[in-house]
Amino acid sequence: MVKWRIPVLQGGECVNPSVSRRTLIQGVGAGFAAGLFQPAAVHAAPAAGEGEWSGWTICDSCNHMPMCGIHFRARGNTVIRIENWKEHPNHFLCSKGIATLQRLYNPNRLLYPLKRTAPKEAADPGWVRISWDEAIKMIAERLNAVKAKYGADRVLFYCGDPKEPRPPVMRLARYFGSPNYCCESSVACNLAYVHALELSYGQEISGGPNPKAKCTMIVGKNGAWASPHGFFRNLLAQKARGLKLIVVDPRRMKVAEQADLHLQVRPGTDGALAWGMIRVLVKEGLVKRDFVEKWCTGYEELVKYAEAFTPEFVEKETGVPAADVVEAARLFADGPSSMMLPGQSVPHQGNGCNNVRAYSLLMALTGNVDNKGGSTFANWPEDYLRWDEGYTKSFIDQKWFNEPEQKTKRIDREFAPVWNELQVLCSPNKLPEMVKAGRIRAFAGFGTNVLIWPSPDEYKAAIRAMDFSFATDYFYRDDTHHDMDLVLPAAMNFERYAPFGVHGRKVSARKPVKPLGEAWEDWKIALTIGAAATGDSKLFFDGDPVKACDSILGPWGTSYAERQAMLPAVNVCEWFPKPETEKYAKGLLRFDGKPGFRTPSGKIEFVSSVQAKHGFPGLPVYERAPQPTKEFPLKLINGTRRPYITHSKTRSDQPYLLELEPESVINMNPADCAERGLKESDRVWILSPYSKTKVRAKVRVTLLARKGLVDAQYGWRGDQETQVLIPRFGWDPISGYPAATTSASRS
Ligand SMILES: Nc1nc2c(c(=O)[nH]1)N[C@H]1C(S)=C(S)[C@@H](COP(=O)(O)OP(=O)(O)OC[C@H]3O[C@@H](n4cnc5c(=O)[nH]c(N)nc54)[C@H](O)[C@@H]3O)O[C@H]1N2
Ligand SMILES: Nc1nc2c(c(=O)[nH]1)N[C@H]1C(S)=C(S)[C@@H](COP(=O)(O)OP(=O)(O)OC[C@H]3O[C@@H](n4cnc5c(=O)[nH]c(N)nc54)[C@H](O)[C@@H]3O)O[C@H]1N2
Ligand code: SF4
Ligand SMILES: [Mo]
Repeated sequence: MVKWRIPVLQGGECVNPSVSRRTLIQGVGAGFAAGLFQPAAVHAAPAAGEGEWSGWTICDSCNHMPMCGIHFRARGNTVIRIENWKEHPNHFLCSKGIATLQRLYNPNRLLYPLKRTAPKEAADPGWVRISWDEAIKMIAERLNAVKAKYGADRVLFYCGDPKEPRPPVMRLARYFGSPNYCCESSVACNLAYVHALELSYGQEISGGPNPKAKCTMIVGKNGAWASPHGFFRNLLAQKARGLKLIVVDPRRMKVAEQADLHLQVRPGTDGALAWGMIRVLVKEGLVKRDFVEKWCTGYEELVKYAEAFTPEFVEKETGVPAADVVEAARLFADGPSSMMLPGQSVPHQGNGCNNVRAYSLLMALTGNVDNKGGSTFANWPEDYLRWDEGYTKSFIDQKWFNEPEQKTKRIDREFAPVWNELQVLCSPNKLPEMVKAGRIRAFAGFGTNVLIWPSPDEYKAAIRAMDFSFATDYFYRDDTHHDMDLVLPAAMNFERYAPFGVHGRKVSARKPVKPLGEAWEDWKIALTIGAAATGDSKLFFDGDPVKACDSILGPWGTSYAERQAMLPAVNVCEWFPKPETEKYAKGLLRFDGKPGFRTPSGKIEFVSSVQAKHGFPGLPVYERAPQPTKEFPLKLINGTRRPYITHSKTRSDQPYLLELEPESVINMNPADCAERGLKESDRVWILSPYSKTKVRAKVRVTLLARKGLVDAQYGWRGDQETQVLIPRFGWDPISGYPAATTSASRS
């Protein structure tokens, strides 16, 4: 057996364990065949030695959805060049997408299954290389032992931000028998804003750049950096034809620079602004009363509650001038208007869901719902789910997750009851408490990162305390993997078949290279574990990702091989109906075919019946987020996106990107810097009232940040890691999300 060198933390960067010389020599030729996977009937990479050829895949570097297409050229099994996939709907690669080639051939990649040999907490886990057979056997035995002794629900299945592994992992959880399936979107991402919309509208409603819209309001979403494919180009094109743009964001970011009206709201006070706009609509007779009477509930309560939000009160609360509040409401009412609601910032606040809901009611009040120029509902087929939630309800057996028996076994039942009722993805945010209570005893992680949570040390301790844990990843991450039992190498996007891509109505397959070393694609890992743990290989497609994809694509009237034969074209799949407007009036939204919406009442609920049922106010009432104090006079936004960084990943994986910003940089307003005598590039410590730990950063003096803000990046490691500054209380009770983006600080 060969020892792996101990990973170390250096200067805030995680250094992956590098294989020793001896391992390297043994690695070549030994056990290689076990990692190869050749699905039948689809094109695989030509063998090494053959000429240059074209392959196609999907970029997974930032995990926004839908993702961008990559066309690559390969020689033998080596990718030698990547370029835009011209025929793909998202075909402009950003810096992070281009740098995925460097990630693919990063010498620190995890290429073999590793097993610990030292006790947990030992400085050196004593990682040794093992075979896939041994790894799968051990996982099946250990998970089944927990199931036999305590019950299947004691195993937590978890996917981090990587969205592509999710469908088979959820299927694995289902047939293993655990409703405790979670992912990054149930920890903290944008699913809480979808949740908020579901509470009012019964489903997500979205206002992308809409050619018929006269006005668009973008709240807390910097799409120019966070989803650059087409977003900004589209926005500029709409602006050129006369679109009026309202942007609500404390920062003067790239999108705000295009705004006709930039409402530079104080972080965490959005609810007050939204209610202020609602009040203007009511007072000025701008509400579409016929629409509201026919399709909405709770209007009287809403009018009464809005009364307190005078423009003057809103100015005091939010920092937005009273006249701008009035102008924004008038501009929006003079529609047709669409609305783009927040990606991740507003939902990551103690009152996040209600704040999103309050904004969302502006659409219903002005009748800008599913109309030309307004925000629209997708009319996906009944069985369809976004691919990060399983592709189809049948693939993951969603019905089972929704049974009351499963809901009561979930670990979010007590602390996030509204989420528990509405969502099939469980919230794992109280994991430390649940492990202490014995309600979780084993952990099956795919792309797990403990830095996703506030106070990551508590989650590390929870993983350490479990009977058994493993994770799959591209790299060994010491902060997450140190106390796990096994760490398994995942094949990268260039090396995998699954999942196929869905882009609107278009469906794409891939043509990959073979994985390096013994990396397996996540779908193969999850399906193989499923077959071993349940003893039912058929249920898990004999471990074959392409067969699993075909089980989904078959009912759609297509197949993986058919989509692959179309390459480089990405064609419409006719299973998806054409877009249509006013579907609520035509009985096209509800699954029972009746007119109306998918809420319990069938109407747009200003007063949410689900919130009320669980003892919360039904209206999206406003609660002020913690504000700066004398001792901590600055507000911390912990986690805005940078164009060349993704979460905790890109820094060590794609060194080209690290060169662009090699340390944690915070944006601060010139006035705040002058008050503190800070200059460009000065090093500071960030302090928070919630933590004894201080966090290192470099200052950028910039108008991007509103006065009173510290605009920080999360995901750095060591003493630059900001998650220690956020409390494990004051979370949003409607979603269970931590208040990650706004807390007080001092620097
Ligand atoms: N304070 C604060 N906290 C936040 C946020 C914030 O803005 N501020 N944002 C929240 C949001 S929106 C998100 S999405 C999360 C980020 O979610 P995280 O899950 O924390 O995301 P990453 O840091 O990208 O870590 C993902 C891990 O998966 C590995 N990985 C990447 N791709 C794959 C793959 O395909 N397969 C496998 N097996 N592994 C893979 C990576 O190497 C990495 O170790 O953080 C949340 N937490
Ligand atoms: N480059 C890059 N792209 C990414 C990612 C990445 O890590 N890097 N991550 C992907 C993921 S997982 C996600 S979830 C998305 C996130 O996509 P976005 O949500 O668009 O990303 P952010 O940069 O956090 O933008 C949030 C905006 O909200 C503002 N904001 C902060 N607090 C408040 C507030 O209280 N009120 C209002 N109104 N605005 C506020 C911030 O100033 C910021 O401009 O990005 C995806 N794309
Ligand atoms: S925006 Fe960039 S990182 Fe994100 S999917 Fe597209 S190319 Fe990849
Ligand atoms: Mo996210």
